[in-house]
Amino acid sequence: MRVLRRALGTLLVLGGLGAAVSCTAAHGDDARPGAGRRAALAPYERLLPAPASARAGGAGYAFGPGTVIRTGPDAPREVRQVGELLAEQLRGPSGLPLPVAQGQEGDGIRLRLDDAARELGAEGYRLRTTASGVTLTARTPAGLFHAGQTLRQLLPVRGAGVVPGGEVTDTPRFAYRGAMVDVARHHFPVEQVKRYVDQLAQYKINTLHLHLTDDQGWRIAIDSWPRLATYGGASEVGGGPGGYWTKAAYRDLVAYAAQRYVDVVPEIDMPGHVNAALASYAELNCDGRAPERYTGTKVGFSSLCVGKERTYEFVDDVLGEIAALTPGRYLHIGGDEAHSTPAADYAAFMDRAQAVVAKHGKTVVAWHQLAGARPARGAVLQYWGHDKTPAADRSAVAAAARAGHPLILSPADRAYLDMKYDKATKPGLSWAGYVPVQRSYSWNPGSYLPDVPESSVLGVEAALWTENIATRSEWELMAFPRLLGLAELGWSPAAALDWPAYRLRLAAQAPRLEAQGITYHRAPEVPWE
Ligand code: TNX
Repeated sequence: MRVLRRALGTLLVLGGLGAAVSCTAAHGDDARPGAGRRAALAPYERLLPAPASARAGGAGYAFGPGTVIRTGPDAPREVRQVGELLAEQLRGPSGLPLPVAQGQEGDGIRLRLDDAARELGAEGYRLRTTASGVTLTARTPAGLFHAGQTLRQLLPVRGAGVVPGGEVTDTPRFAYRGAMVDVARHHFPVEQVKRYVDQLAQYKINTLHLHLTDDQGWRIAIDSWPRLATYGGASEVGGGPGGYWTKAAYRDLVAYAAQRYVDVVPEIDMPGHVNAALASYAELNCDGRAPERYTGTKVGFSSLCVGKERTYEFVDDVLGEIAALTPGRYLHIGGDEAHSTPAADYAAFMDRAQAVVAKHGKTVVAWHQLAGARPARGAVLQYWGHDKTPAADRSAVAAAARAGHPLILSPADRAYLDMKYDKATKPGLSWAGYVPVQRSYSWNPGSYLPDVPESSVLGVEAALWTENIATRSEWELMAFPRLLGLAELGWSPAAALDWPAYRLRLAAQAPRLEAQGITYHRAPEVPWE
């Protein structure tokens, strides 16, 4: 029996077979240069996000040319789809045929739905490897999908090889594990977002929040207000041509994400951040005059005309069409930085906008400024404050949490992927300070906000704003590797959150990121493989 223990950041590997990965690691910083370089992590210790429990032991399975993926005799269509997608994901790097079979028992990779495995919940799974194969068990297809992503990490980066014997039993800490991307400040093609969905799903992130509209561009076609996209979409920061997604393109993205168990949360930001809409329709302006389109990076200068009834027809039409396009339960209505909307108007506007969301059968998500107005029953608040956010603002959010509003945590000085790592980072901003990889990882979402219990935290979201990010490589450089740490904060048990151990797990991901052609920041605090 080989017991792996972490104490004061030191890896102590005792001889024997099998490794129990302990989640009782001592916390603390390991400042010694090169610390941890000595011990290469075994496959079950390398998993990222760290699973709730993992144990190596027994004979392994030889994954090779004869491997079949088996979905079981009466597998529902969704399970077969999970099997097909897993086969596709494994074929690329391994070059193996990996046929997907139903029906017969046999060696290979077996996907099993087991409704009786209550302990696995809505997204959990068990993965068991023996000489005859790897069995993935879950109560839901989503759980099987996550199990498949774990299996990918147990396999060699390229080619065939042995999956070591062992077992993982894993469930997420938080139900909501999100990533936001701002496709408004710069337009990005759906293909780039799909690539991101694959990257997110691989680390068990289950929500894609799309910031679809802002001062600089309106990126989604709305049939009842067509100029929003055709005129309001034809601009972006820096004066580029911009662009927008058709409804078909958006639906295609939503379906692609759904196949990877990622829900889309669309955001229409209101009542501020609306210059693109005001520029497209003069009637939305209080004075009836449309402003110029905007290609700068200021915030807080635009507002919908709160006193005009036409504004609410607009809100109803837009949210109605977005709700109809989106199968998920949430609609995000922004509500941040409405500096040009007086407080009373803001509250009145948000009352009506929230009612429209409810009318279309969705649950409101809004930035945490809604806490200063009147969040509707069930509304979810997304916190984006930082260490210097005034205590009064935090208390308003804490009070809303106590009143029953779930919170999504995106602290700007930890979870904002557009913050530069350090002064040498070229893309991005630094208004919330530099956010190195260690800082982004080193916080506990369950105890982050004073007077907010873990039970009020729906989850964690990594946000990528794009004022200063225009290309795929800039996007990836800023997201990777911080996204992986935020994925772990959302998924792994609190006891597994440990920087000295995490930096080794992260270092071990480098060959995978490279094999996928992902641009990433080789942070100096990580002993990259
Ligand atoms: C704040 S976070 C904003 C965005 C900016 C971002 C840049 C939030 C709700 N509003 O409008 O893009 O900072 O980091």
